[in-house]
Amino acid sequence: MFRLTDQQKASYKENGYLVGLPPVFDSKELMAGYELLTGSLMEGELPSDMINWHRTSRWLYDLCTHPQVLDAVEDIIGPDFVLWATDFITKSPHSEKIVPWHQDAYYWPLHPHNTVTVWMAFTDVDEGNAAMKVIPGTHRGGVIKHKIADKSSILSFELDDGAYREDTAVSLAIPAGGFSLHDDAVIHGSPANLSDRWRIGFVARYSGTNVKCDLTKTPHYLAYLVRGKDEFKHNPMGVPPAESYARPPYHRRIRKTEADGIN
Ligand SMILES: O=C(O)CCC(=O)C(=O)O
Repeated sequence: MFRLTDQQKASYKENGYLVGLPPVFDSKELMAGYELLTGSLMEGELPSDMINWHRTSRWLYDLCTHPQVLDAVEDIIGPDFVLWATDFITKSPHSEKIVPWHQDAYYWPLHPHNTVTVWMAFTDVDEGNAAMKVIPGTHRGGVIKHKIADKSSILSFELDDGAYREDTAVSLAIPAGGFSLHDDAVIHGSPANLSDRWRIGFVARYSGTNVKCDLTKTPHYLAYLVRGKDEFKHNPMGVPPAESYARPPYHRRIRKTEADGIN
């Protein structure tokens, strides 16, 4: 059983993120699985369109439910929690796409805020190839109003300049096969990838079973109980997939709402 130390837990509470955890996956196996999944992309879809494929791919679902990952999540949000979203955040060499400064909780109709994101590195990521940056401690200031994001951005909302102090940002370097954790209210983002290297991240989102999704806003939300028990029964529950590398049946660009589940 893997456990975060008291110091790691205190650091997460103080800063809203945690890096430096022992790598858990074999990087060659990660990339082999990634190639198989991207091999089933439909014409016009990109790797970043592989949203919520944990619903159909057992291989991805098993990455998200690796005991070491779940142990780390449990030490942050408690013993009873669900997995409800996954996403590949990829940047090809010399990609100009940026992830603007934002807080995840602004996007999600989830209450109360009790969500942690696991950011898994499929490739080595560091400052040179656009590792994610966080502004430590900003989760303690609550969720701030966002504005519509610039066109070069991967996201639809971003924070106003002035809502944060970029000079205190920290770049989260993670070796391939490793992962970091971040709070749903910590301010984070990532720059363009100016390097010759791919930057492939896979994020998985976990919430305590006490968290309720507003289904009027996101009718396709589905939660998977991955640890403990669900005494609240707030949300629709999914059944873990059987096939290793199956993909959703719809083209994500055409049926975005079903594909994303939450947006
Ligand atoms: O990978 C990135 O650059 C950003 C990830 C992110 O915004 C998230 O996980 O919420």
